[in-house]
Amino acid sequence: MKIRVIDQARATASTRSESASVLIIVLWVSFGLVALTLYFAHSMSLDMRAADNAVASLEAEKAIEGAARYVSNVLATVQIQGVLPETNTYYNAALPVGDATFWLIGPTDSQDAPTVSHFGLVDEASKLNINTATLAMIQTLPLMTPEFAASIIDWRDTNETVTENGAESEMYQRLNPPYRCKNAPFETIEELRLVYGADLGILFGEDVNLNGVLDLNENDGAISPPFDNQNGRLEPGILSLVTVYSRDATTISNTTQRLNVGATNFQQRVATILQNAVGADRANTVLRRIAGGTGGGGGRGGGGGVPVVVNFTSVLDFYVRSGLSVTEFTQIEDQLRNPNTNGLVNVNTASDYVLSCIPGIGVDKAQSVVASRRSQTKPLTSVAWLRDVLDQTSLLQAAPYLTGKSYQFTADIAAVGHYGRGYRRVKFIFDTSAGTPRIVFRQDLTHMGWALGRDVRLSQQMLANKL
Ligand SMILES: [Ca+2]
Ligand SMILES: [Ca+2]
Ligand SMILES: [Ca+2]
Ligand SMILES: [Ca+2]
Repeated sequence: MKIRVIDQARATASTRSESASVLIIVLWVSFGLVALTLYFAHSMSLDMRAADNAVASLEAEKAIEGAARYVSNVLATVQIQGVLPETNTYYNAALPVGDATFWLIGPTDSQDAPTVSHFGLVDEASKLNINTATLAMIQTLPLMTPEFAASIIDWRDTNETVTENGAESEMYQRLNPPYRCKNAPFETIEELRLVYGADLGILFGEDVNLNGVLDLNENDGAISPPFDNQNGRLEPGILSLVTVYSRDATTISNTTQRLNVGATNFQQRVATILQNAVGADRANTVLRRIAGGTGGGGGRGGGGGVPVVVNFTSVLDFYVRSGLSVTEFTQIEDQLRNPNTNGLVNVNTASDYVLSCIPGIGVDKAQSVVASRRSQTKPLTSVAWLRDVLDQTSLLQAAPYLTGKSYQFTADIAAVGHYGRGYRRVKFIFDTSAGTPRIVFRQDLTHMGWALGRDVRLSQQMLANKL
């Protein structure tokens, strides 16, 4: 009897413990299901966000394509050919396109604080052309080393003769992996990375995202890359100061040839241009003057009836020797051109870094040239004003390298999609020297990271928070 009671008690206890175990298992299964549900919900929300970002990137990409077409249209309809359009004549900052917004990352202005972003098109003729600049001119670029400068010359010249401090194929063959010296002109400035002696410090300077703005990481010393001197100023590398695209137009409005001041028949052809502009009498005075000193009745032929071949080393050389007034000269200036039209620097837009490289200007006069340019009131399209800034020897030395016009422009376009997401950046270079603007270069710069500065980032965040 006693045994039966004990058995019953045991059976009851065992049923209770089984129920508890089942409860625990059910609880665990429930927890598992809840965890799975949460996991899937989270991953779905991540997928949603990724899809949303992808949509924003797509919007930004489309905005950039649209912006490129817009810029092409702006350049096709400029009122004066060969001039960088004034920034107040076209949209260049925070222009909405559907849910996206675009900006044209612009040139720096050394007058402003280096942390201020500038927007607008960049003029390629404001830069030094690495295909035409001489060794001495390249050596004057900031941060340049004798090795890199000489190697740039060796890279583009067709021979295998090593310039002092330079490098030809023999040097490149020793690298791992080995390659050959190009021995032909640069096609893009990106090629500079392949040239012996190049390093990131020389190429980018402190401006690692190439936006012309001193970003936080570019002024914090060694705390975040790059290493910078923390002096509150932006020391640019040479990538922002050089080009391979600058080329003066050889025709006016794609029809009439501009007259080369170094041409052998210059005197005959300039006669017509002068007569149309200033009348026959004045034209004759000028022609006598350029043919034989100041024109003492000797006529065009000069002394003894022997024809004097008159030609000039630059448009400014003609201006100085012609005795024309500024007003007279600027009337015909567009119809004349320097003997060499490749790689001329636009004295109306170049920075003091670039003007320092020009013979006759140099480091000591570059800043005063820029200061005089700033004091001019009208939009500058002429080179005539330089005559009042430089002494005649310096002027004639500098003039063959200078122009007053620009025909190639960079549109460095950055865009974001909805809520300021999906940042994209693409650089386009347009050439207008043959009339219609043509895209000659396209490069995706998204990988360089945010380049629109702190103010735009904050304004985009504020917009996103409001929505
Ligand atoms: Ca060579
Ligand atoms: Ca920067
Ligand atoms: Ca830094
Ligand atoms: Ca600095």
